[in-house]
Amino acid sequence: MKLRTFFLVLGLISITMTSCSSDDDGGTQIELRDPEEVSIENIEEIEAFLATHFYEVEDNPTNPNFQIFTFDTIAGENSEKTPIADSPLLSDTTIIQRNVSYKLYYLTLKQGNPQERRPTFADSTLITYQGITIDNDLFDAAPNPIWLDLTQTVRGFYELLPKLNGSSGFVENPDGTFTFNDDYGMGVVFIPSGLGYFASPPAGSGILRYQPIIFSVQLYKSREADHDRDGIPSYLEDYNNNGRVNDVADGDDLGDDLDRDGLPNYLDRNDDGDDVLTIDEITDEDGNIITPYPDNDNDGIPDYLDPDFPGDNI
Ligand SMILES: [Ca+2]
Ligand SMILES: [Ca+2]
Ligand SMILES: [Ca+2]
Ligand SMILES: [Ca+2]
Repeated sequence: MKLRTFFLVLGLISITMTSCSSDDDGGTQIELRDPEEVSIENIEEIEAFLATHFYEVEDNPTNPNFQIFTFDTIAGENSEKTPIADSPLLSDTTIIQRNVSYKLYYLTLKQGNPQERRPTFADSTLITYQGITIDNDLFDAAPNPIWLDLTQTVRGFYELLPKLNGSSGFVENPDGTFTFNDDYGMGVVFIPSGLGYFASPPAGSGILRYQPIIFSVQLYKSREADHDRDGIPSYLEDYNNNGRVNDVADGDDLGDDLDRDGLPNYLDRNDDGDDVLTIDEITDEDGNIITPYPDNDNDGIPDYLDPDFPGDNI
């Protein structure tokens, strides 16, 4: 299997807010389909898949960190199998994105160790995964554990990970490789294209425009991320509180970029654009972070998000 993790990275930019998008060879405008209409269509496709398919998980003797996960149709010799739709491990959640409602189905195959932390949607995670289209074509896989920054993944992917816990540890094998304890978290998520690549699947992936995709993931560890090292964890830098940290300012809407300098807060070391860095607006003289974050002028806005404090800013 080929490692092609960059697909996830590219997925970040898959949805545009405009009604047209340029194709790869320069300038030709294509009409984008209505996200709401596509969402409804995709949910129908996903629900049909869940009703007509079963899954199997097999141990992988050559790579215990990457279990063999397969789907197949309920037919012929498999006609007695239980459809995914009837699995007690299936759940769903609703995600509202740009006024469109998306139903996101996921399987919690293994919760993980409850003593281990659950990642937030903006953390780094140590995982293995595979991605297939709803037509069961493999397009991406990471069979060996890799650290993946969830802010660089498509939304349907990063919505799954906070539902799982990591594993309690690993053993080092005589050949120098590591095998994680089998109390890791394992889940599968069925992603409508609006929370995936929508009209812009990664070139060469084989994913069709507007096609739902499915990721299976094993979670081993996670780390709280602070991308700009300003002392505020990235998940708390979702300024407009919509479950994404990457929203750019657009018209009257600040998105996640309070000072409109083009850097969303989670990448901005001076979030409010005043004369004082964020880290210096949340620490005491010994450099210790003060919580709750200080609000010295008592206007309900913490200093690091308050361009009026301190000083002479307009
Ligand atoms: Ca946001
Ligand atoms: Ca900014
Ligand atoms: Ca920041
Ligand atoms: Ca300030």
